[in-house]
Amino acid sequence: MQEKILIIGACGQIGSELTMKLRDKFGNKAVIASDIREGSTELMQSGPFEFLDATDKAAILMIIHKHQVTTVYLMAAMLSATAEKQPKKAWDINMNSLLYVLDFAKEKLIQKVYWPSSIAVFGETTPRIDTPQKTILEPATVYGISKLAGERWCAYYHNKFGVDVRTLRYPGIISWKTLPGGGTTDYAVEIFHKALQEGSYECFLSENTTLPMMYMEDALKATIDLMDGPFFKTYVSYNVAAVSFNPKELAEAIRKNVPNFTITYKPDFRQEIADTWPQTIDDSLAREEWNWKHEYDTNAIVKDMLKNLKS
Ligand code: AKB
Repeated sequence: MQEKILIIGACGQIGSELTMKLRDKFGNKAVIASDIREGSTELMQSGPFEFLDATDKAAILMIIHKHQVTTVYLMAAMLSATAEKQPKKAWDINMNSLLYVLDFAKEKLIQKVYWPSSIAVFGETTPRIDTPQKTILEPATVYGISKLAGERWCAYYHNKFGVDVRTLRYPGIISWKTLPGGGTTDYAVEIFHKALQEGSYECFLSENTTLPMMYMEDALKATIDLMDGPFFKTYVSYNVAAVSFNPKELAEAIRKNVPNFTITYKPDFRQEIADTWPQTIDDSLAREEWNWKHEYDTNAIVKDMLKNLKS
């Protein structure tokens, strides 16, 4: 059967670039983008698009039938900072949509599911340096709780019903095409826009807040490699890592390219969230099992971000 992919949340930061990558790989018609809002002209014009609320089970099912969908990438989510402001709504969006899609896979209406987890599954009792794959998971945020519960639901559907669902624990994702929204790691994208527009940035995290980050190209590669690979017998949501830096180090790397750039710090409620997350991640399992390898280090990320945002 020909693979037909539905991306739910296709106009978000990762969804928008994932859609275009998958359209390049499988052909424009094989990748149906869907979201509650419109995306870029490129996304809207290059292939099929459906308006879809990820919490509307009947609407998801209708689109699956209409396009004979085989694989769903469920990218719609409320991120860590916004979720703290609307906990119940975040739980609804992040959990219900996942359970609907897992049920469709259980009923064999679709064959394969991708669902993103996050470093937010870790909490302040987790070792923060080289955070292992298997460790204490006591998230302090609503977003983290939903990601941890989601991981366990995925494992349950996989173990009990043989559902092919794959997931990665993304770190903060840095990209230039679409802005992230509502995350704690968003500073690492905003800073580039402000550096070029205003030459200065007021950071909402303190200068020494080290967090794991990854460039979009690497995140897309990890996602597609995981989905292309075999269906692993032991179910895990894989740790994946690339670089780690704090706002001060990122500002210094930017300053090498934008010499007059200045940064000030005004930590807000997001500091508390960041303080519960790891600084560096041990992703050796992903590296061993499916040859995960990142390409972009901090300097390469900074150069590519600035080059693309300038043009
Ligand atoms: C966030 O900051 O909420 C996200 C994440 C790390 O999952 N970018």
